[in-house]
Amino acid sequence: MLKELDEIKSKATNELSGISDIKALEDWRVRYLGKKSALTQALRGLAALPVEQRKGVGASANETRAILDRHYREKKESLKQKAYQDLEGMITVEKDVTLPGHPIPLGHLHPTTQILQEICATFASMGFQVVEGPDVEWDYYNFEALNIPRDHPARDMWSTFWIDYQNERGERPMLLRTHTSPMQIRVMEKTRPPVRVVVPGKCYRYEATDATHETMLHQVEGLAVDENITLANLKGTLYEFARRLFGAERRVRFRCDYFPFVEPGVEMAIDCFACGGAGCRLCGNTGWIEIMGAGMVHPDVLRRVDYDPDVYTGFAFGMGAERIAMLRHGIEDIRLFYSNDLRFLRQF
Ligand code: FA5
Repeated sequence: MLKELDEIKSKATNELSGISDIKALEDWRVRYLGKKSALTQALRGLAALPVEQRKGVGASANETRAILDRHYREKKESLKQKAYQDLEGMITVEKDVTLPGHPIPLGHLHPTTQILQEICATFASMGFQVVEGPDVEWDYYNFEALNIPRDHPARDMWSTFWIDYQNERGERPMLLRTHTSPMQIRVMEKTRPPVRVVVPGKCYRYEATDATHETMLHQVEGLAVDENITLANLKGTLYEFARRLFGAERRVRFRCDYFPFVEPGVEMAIDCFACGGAGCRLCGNTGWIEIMGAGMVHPDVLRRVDYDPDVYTGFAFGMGAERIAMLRHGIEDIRLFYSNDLRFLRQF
């Protein structure tokens, strides 16, 4: 049996070297590797052999099969290459170097990036610096230093993703920041007044998504601290921002709101640019569209970073970037921003 296998191998190899076209190669494959080939029959007949021969013959048959199979694949590849070369030799292509090239599709900035840049540029032109901070924050910066102590009900305003890490006291002090406000503390810890910064960045909230809520969103925080800063400066700055972004004829409205780290706290709205204040679907028939939270920096926050609240005062604000872009472009569902649909993205 072993002798027969040897013979099959050398006969097959000899024949293969004389083959020069794909059709002949295919016939060869059927003859030596196909279902009815002597080799396949030998493998099938293994069970009938006496046990002492089975192992040796089996190994040799498998080896022969592997070798022939490899030779077959190599030959096939070389015949293919040769066929391509022959074809190339037959075709003479007239090259016209003046033909226009294929257009290369160009990408562009994502609508969120565009609006972030626009918001930051508006504040930069008013003297604000742009700074960025970490997405993964400590509880201290996201909450505690902003007057939101552990177990305080105000934490419920920000549904939080906690990082699965415990310190030696069994606490989980790390989280995905729920807003950009922790950067107020980080900036003030590092610098002395006057401070004027805007902070664009990602925030994360553990909440159900709908047309106006995402679990990942972008905010732009603003902070100005100096001597003699008043609520009038806050109103003037944000009014100017609204006019530049939404049109010179915009009116703004400030109403009381609650954020633990500002006092007083306000919510800012602009008159609806779709209906001019008469009331429509976009503004929920109120004539006004809320665009951000703001307020005067709380004296306890200033004390925590060693700023004397009797000398320095400041204002802070925070807005959702996607919501601003939605107003700007009339986008009705925030989920479109991150669904990777080019039909949506190409419009901006
Ligand atoms: C805050 O996050 C405060 N840090 C803002 C602030 C800063 C107040 C400084 C005072 C001083 P609020 O949770 O309301 O506030 O979020 C601010 C804005 O983020 C909202 O007006 C909204 O535009 C946007 N926003 C909030 N949650 C979501 C969400 N799930 N999806 C999309 N945008 C959101």
